Amino acid sequence: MRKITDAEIRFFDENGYAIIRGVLQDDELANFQKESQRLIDEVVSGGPAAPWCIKGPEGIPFYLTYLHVHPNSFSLRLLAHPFIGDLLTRMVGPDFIPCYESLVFKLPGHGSSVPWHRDGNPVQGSERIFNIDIYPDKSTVENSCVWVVPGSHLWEKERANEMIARGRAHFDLPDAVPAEMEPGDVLLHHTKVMHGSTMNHSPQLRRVIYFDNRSFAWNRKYRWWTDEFVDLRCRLYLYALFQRKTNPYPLDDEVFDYQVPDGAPVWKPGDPIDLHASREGREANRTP
Ligand SMILES: O=C(O)CCC(=O)C(=O)O
Ligand SMILES: [Fe+2]
Repeated sequence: MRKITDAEIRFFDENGYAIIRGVLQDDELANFQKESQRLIDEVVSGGPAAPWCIKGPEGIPFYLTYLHVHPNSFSLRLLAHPFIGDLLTRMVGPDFIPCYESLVFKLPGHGSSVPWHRDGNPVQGSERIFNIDIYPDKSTVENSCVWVVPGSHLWEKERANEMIARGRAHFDLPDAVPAEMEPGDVLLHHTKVMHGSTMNHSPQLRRVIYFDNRSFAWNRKYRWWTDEFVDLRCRLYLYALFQRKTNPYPLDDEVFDYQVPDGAPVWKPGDPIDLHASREGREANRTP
């Protein structure tokens, strides 16, 4: 199966984003398209997933959070894709830990905008904190693809905030580039790279899965969350790997073997699993 190349990692380090073409194989892609459409229909029709879906500035649902909680047959297996395990081992470290998962969608005809931003609570340090963005659809300027400002992940906070304010007044920013994607491609975006997208007025749906990942070492440094949270997340990842291993796609030809970091918990088949593994109430720096 496809692996990220060293040249693609270098491009990411310089630009704060990278487009990796042709990661998903057709069998997985077809299931991903079918299942994510079903979840979107569930949201739009006011079903069980609807209260978990955040609305954008126009009041339109676009961000379905805690994806694994909503019964489906694609999200855990996608997280366990060997492309992801390999790239996180190389780009984050062997003690990486998946922490967020969401489905972002732009409905046809009236898809939410996402104003220019950096992702939440950017750190001062230079760690490679990024999202893995996996595309089941073609994403173009026409159906409101994500735009990025290359290199802005290296900017000081003041400069980024100034540009964000400017981009929120008028979307077109100098030097911004569209990240146009094909089904099965993966976009990596640094949490500090400026990014955003316009409303979708086209008749085409546009979807993305976002996986945000950290590491045990980074959490010891920044104390984002309690140990309980990262332990739950470690179990969830082991559970996801088990799901893919025992229910592979026909074209799968390898499995990712995660080496559980020293001191982290192990999940074994039959053990209970918390598919929510909520961050809420588990923020370590939170003032009471
Ligand atoms: O998919 C998009 O248009 C951007 C979503 C995004 O950046 C976010 O939800 O933080
Ligand atoms: Fe974002």
